[in-house]
Amino acid sequence: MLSRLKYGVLAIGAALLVTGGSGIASVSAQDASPTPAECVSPGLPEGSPTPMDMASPAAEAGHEMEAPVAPEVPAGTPADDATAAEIVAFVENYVACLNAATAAADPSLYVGLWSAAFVMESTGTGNPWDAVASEGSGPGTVVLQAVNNPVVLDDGSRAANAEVLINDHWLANVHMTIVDEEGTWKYGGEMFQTADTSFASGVTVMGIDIVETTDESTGAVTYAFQFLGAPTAVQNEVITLNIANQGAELHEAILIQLPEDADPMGILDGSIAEADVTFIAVAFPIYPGQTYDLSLVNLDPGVYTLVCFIPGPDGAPHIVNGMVAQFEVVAAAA
Ligand SMILES: [Cu+2]
Repeated sequence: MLSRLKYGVLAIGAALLVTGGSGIASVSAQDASPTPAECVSPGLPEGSPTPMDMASPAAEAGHEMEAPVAPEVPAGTPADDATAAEIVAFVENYVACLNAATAAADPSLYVGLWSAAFVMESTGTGNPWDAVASEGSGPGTVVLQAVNNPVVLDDGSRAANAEVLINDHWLANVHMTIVDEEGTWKYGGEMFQTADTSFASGVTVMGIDIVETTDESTGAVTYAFQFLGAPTAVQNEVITLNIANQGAELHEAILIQLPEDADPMGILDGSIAEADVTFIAVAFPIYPGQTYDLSLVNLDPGVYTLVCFIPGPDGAPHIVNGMVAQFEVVAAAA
């Protein structure tokens, strides 16, 4: 689904989005269950990932040298009740397959629901087994909290916003497109929008700028996550990272926790084992000029690390050229 955290080199491919508005259909969090048994997936035919030397460079989004532009969110018209029910059922099944995939460490359960176009967009090769490989063991536990704004788009495809809680920390609002592929509804695309945090009585917003600096003499570009205030947040019901991409390149913000006092650069040199890195959430893609709200719940006191692995023009992941930062969540005063 939502993303592939693959780290070491690239990191993620993900997308989801936002809306709100005429939420005809809605399912409550209480009704939703991460029970894997409900997943109905066609699965995938036998296959294997594309060998590395044949993989398309297009699969690496950061390699786009022209300034990437955020896609428009299609508006559509509100779905009638019967169509809305079908949209909700699709989303519920998709989430069930995400959970089933995580439980079985088998992303083919939900990649099997992807349209051919979404497989191509996600992999650059069109080989669904490349998507399976990059998804790792699945997205983790996904709790569906609501399906909002079910619409029919001009071309007959459908869309809705799924409000989900991923791994107990990451509140995401995923705008999902559902397309008819030879008579079967398939997952056609996703864009992340701002999650609904209106349920919370306490929200802390941390402003973060992504900046790029070019050395006039060498042309080398360095990157930074710059906190607008102190890089400290008092524990709260919701902590939202309001991340503004002030640069010209595509970026991401992967939120992880590392072993205490570890130097984040140990991610690159192997001195921090992958098993010792806890993935929390990710903001991706963050387009130039875009501001992205990454909303988090249940953050315990501690140090959190933001990194970007998208490669720059020199081919090196941005973390190599400075794109790493840490902030601390501290306990509220008693
Ligand atoms: Cu970056």
